[in-house]
Amino acid sequence: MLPQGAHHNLNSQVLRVHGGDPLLLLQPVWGCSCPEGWLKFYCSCYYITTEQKSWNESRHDCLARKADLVIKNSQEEQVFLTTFDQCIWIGLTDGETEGIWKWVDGTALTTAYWWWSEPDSEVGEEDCAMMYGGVQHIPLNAWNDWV
Ligand SMILES: [Ca+2]
Ligand SMILES: [Ca+2]
Repeated sequence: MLPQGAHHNLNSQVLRVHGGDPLLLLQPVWGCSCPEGWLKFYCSCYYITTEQKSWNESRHDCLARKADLVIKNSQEEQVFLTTFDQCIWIGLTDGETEGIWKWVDGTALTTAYWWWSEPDSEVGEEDCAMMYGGVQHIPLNAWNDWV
């Protein structure tokens, strides 16, 4: 639950887990407080649920919560998000133009944390980006493109 009225000025993001529990991330603009039950990292809030969904389903779910899939704004945030043991959908896709990765807010990908052989479009075009779970020891090589 969001604080009453919070969604009116909420610039929020959501994480989803692939093949595990999803995470939601909110970036509240009303201050650095998070709703009850959410994890906090600097001024972002993260919420873990038990659902498993596709990238698109997850994004719709996030938007319905006045949030969105996570956009990695810093290396510190990337490292923090690898502390979970679940795979996570992130707000990154090359669905518009194959090979051109964009964040869900339309901005271009400038700093990437792909696994060494990724993105590889191994299964079809693999237009959705996820982050592996249990990669605390290699936080800067954690992403995979997936379907
Ligand atoms: Ca692709
Ligand atoms: Ca891949």
